[in-house]
Amino acid sequence: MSPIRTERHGDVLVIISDNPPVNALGAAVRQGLDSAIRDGDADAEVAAMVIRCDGRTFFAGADITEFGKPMQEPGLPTLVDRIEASSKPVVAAIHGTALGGGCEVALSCHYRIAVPSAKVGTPEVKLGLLPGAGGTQRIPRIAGVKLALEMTAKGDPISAKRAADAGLIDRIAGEDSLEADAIAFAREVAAVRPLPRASEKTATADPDAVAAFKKENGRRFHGFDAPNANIACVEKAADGSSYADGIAFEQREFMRLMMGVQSAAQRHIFFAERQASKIDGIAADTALRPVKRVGVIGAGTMGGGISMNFLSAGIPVTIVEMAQDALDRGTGVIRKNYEASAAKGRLKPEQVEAAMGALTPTLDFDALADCDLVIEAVYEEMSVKKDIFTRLDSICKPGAILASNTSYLNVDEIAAVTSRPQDVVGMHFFSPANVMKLLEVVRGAKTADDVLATVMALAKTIRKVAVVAGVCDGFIGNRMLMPRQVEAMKLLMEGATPEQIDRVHVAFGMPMGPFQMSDLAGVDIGWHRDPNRIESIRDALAAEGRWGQKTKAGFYDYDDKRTPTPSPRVAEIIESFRAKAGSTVREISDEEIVEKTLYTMVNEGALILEEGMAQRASDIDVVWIYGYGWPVYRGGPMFWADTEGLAKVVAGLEKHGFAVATSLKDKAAAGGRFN
Ligand code: T1G
Repeated sequence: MSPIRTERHGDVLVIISDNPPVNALGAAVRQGLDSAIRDGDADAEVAAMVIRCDGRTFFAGADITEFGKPMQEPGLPTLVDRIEASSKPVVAAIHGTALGGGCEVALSCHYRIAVPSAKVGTPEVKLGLLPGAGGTQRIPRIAGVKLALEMTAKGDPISAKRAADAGLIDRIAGEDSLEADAIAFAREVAAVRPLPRASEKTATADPDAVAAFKKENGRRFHGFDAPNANIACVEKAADGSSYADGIAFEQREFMRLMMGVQSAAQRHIFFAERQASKIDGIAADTALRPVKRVGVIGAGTMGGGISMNFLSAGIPVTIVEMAQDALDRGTGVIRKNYEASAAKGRLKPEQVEAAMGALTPTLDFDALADCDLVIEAVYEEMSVKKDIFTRLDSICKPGAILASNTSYLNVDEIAAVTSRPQDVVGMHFFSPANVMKLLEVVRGAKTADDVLATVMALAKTIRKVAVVAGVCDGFIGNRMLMPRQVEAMKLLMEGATPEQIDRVHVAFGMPMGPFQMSDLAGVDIGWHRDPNRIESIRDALAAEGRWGQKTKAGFYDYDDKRTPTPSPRVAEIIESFRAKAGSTVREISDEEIVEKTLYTMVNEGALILEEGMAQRASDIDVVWIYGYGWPVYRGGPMFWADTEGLAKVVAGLEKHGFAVATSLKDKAAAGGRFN
C-alpha cells in the first residue's frame, strides 16, 4: 500500500503522504509522489496541485535508513526536477519541520504555504552531508547567499516567518486550516504564468558574506568536511554557473561526503542517540510514574544546574540546603544564569520569573515529602550519601524515585540503606548540569523497570541525551576516562610533556586534552588534601596550590584571560619525579600517545560491554560525544575503533603490553566491528 494517496478538490489535486513517523522520503514515497505528479500533470481537469503530509510533519528529509543501500528510482534529485518541470503549479503545504529533502521537495514546488509554527531547514550538514537534491542551488537563487550559507552550512531550521520574509515561503496559512488555505492558494495561482521555478532564477554572488561567514564559523567547523562543501556549493550557485553545472557540482560534493567516514560517523550518532533511549528488555509502553515535583538536595554548582533542567521544562523544584547562606547563594546563581540567558535574548523576562517562581528553596528536609523524584547532589562521600538516603527513606512518599547524582560511587550500596532499593537509581549529570546534554542513568541491581523507564522518559523532557549505565566504578564515561588519564601521566614520566599530549588530543578533534581538562575541572578534585603527602605529580601540583584554571596555575600557567602557557615549574616537578623514579626519558611519538591514551579507552569500552555495564557499543559512543566532546565526525570511541580497524587497535595495545579485552581480540580476529 503506497504511503501516497490523492484527493480531488474540484480542479485541484491534493497529493498526500502518510509515512509515519516523519514522512521520510523513502523509495515508496518518492515513487508515489512521482506518479501522482505525472498523473496530475497529464489530467486536463487538474488546474493545480497541492502536496501535503499527514501526521506530525511535512517530509523531514530523505530516509536516512536507506543510505548505503542501492538507491531505488526515482532518486530525490530526479523527483524534485520532475515536480518543478510540471506544466501546472504545485503548491507545498508545510507543517511541522520541512527538513533536508523535505525542504528541497518544497523548494522544487512553484509555491509554498506554511502554518505559523512550521520550520524549514537543511540540516544535512549535521549528518556530514549537504542538501543533495538541489537545495544548495535553489536556496541561494530564492533567498540569497547569506541565508543559504546559514541554512546549509550550519543546518539550523528557520521559522516560517523568517522563511516567508526571505521569500522561501509565499504564504502563511492558518494554524488549523492548512489544507483549505493551500487549496485556495492553488486555485488563486492556477492560471499564473510563467510558473516560478527556482532553478530559473539567478543568485547574486556575495563574497563578503562568504568571507564573514567563514570567519565567524571557522572554529565551529574545525575538523569537519561538510560545512566547507556546503559553502562551496552555495558559492557555485552564485558564481554565474548554469543551474545544471551547479547541480553537477552539488552531486559530486554530495557523493564525496556520502562515501566519507565523517558522514558515516555522524549518521551513526544520529541513530545511536535515538537508540540509547531504548531500554533492552523493558516494554516501550511501560507505565511511568508521575513526576509533578522534583526535589534536589544541595544547592551547589551541580544542584543548581540540575534544578534548572527541571525548572526550564516547567517542572517545579524544591531545593534543599543545610545552611541559609548556601541556599541563598545557590538560588542566586540559578537566577543569574537565567538572567544571563535573557540578556542574550534566549529567554523572555517572564520566563525567568516563571522558572524562579517554580523554585522552592528551603532548609526543611521534610519538604521533600511531596516530591515524586528526589535527586541528591551533595559531597561525593559514601557516608554522606548513606545518611541522606536513610533520611529520604523515612521522609519520602511511597513510589517516590530516589536518585543520586554520584559520578562513580556504588548505587547498589546507597540503595541498600533504604527499604525501597527498587526506587533508587543513579542520575549522573555532567557539569555544568544545565548545559551538558549527557545524563548517565545508573541502573541498580534492584532498580524497578518502571523507575528506569520513568527517568529515561524524563530525560527527554528535560532535553538530555540519556544512556543506561550499570553499577561499576565510573559507570561508562569516567570509567573510560581513567585509563586515559593514567596512561597520560605515565607518558609524562617517560618523556612526553602535557602540551604534547594535549596537542595530540586536540588535533584528534577533542575540545581539550587530558591536562587542559584536568586544569578546567580542578587538579584538586579527589586530592587527599594533605600537602605533605606527595606521591604523584598531581599531588605535587595540588600541594603548591596549582589547582588549575581557578588558581591560574595547574599543569599550565594561565593569564587573566585563562590562556594556558607551558609552565617551567611543572616541567621541574615532572623532571624531579622522573629522576626519583630513575625513568629513562625518550622521544614519544604522537602515534604512541594515541595508542596509549585512546586505544586503552576502546579496550575499557570493550570490557564495559563484556560486563553488561552498557547496553550497546553505540551507547558508549553517545556518552563520549555528549559528555566529553568527542568529535562527532569520528562517531565515538567504539565507532572510531571500527574505522581504525580492530586488528590495528589490538596490535597497538599488544605492542605496549596491554591486556586486550577478550571481546575486542575476538572481534578483531573475526574481522568484526563494535557497531
Ligand atoms: N530518515 C529516517 N528516519 C528518521 C528520519 C529520517 N530522515 N528522521 C527521523 N527519523 C526517525 C528517528 O530515527 C526516530 O526513529 C523517529 O523517526 C522519530 O525521530 C537528499 C540527503 C524530524 C526533527 O536530518 O531531525 O534529506 O527511534 O526521535 O525528536 O538532501 O527526527 O522512533 O525508531 O528524532 O520529534 C535530512 C532528521 C536527511 C532530519 C523529529 N533530514 N530528523 O524529531 O523525533 S538527509 C534530517 C530529525 C537528506 C537530502 C538529504 C528529527 C525530527 P525511532 P525523532 P523528534
